[in-house]
Amino acid sequence: MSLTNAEEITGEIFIPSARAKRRLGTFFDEFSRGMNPFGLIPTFGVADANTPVAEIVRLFDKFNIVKVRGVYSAKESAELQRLCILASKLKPLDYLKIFKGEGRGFTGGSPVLNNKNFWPYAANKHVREIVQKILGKNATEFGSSVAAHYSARGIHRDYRQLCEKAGSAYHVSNPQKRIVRVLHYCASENMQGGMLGVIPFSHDERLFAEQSKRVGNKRPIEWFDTHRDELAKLRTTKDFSVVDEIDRHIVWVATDPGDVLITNSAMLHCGEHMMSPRYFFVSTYTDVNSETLPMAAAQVKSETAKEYHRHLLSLGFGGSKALLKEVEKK
Ligand SMILES: O=C(O)CCC(=O)C(=O)O
Ligand SMILES: [Fe+2]
Repeated sequence: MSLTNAEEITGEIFIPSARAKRRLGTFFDEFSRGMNPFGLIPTFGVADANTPVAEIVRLFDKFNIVKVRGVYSAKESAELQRLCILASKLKPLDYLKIFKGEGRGFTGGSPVLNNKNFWPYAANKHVREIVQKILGKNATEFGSSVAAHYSARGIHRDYRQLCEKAGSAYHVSNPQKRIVRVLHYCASENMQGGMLGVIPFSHDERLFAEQSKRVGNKRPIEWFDTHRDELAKLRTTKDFSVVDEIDRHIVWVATDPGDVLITNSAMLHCGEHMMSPRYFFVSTYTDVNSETLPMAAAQVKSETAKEYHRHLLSLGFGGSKALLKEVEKK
């Protein structure tokens, strides 16, 4: 059976959730939250660290999100978690305090610019081979962050100043360029890694329209971008029907410790509900051009930051050359 029009096959599939006030197809809310039309088709790539780079890049070109399994050993993932604990000053069980409202989760920093221990993760052999093949010779890493007991729960894009800027080569209406975000969810052995939620194909409006037609989604791309505002309203309205409607379209990509997600910053995405200890490191890659050079150069101030870019350059990130030259000019 070809999935050219899921609506024709499944009949009335868009029944909004109103938390058990009505049936959602066969089920009430106790067993369902409605149907995810994007669950009817492949929406993300899955590969192993030893999958040929060309194949991983083919998957990335197709979906703009690929899970690469086993990039690190479980031990190396635990070590990355330890670095995130040090950077955030939040231990796993500090989650309990945060849950009770006695503290806050952490997100931020530019860990690679002040701590060399993060370099083997941002410039991991598999990661750099994949990223350099996606972005070309003039790529570099230009934005890293650590998160602890934090989740970017509302659906959003990253680097909106590029992918939502009219006239930019990164604009979602007709993207010519991409910013690659690598998510390194980390944990100790035999613990869950982390999940990223995505609205598939939303990095490119034309592709989104095409794939939406295929699965019978009639919601426009802008509607998914209202998730953050709708979440903010819940506290007073206590009416989950709109949020549930958006949530049911999210595709969840789960990782084990040692897996990484290669993603496109322009794709609408979100984190899980904050329900247990959670750590990740994220590194961001672009090709260095007139749009990205000023953004990247502004961050390179310290000697460690310059050393980082000399290190990246030695590993084939050619974009660090123009970046270092720009920084020297100042
Ligand atoms: O909380 C999450 O897992 C999502 C992270 C995210 O949005 C990001 O790092 O860009
Ligand atoms: Fe994000």
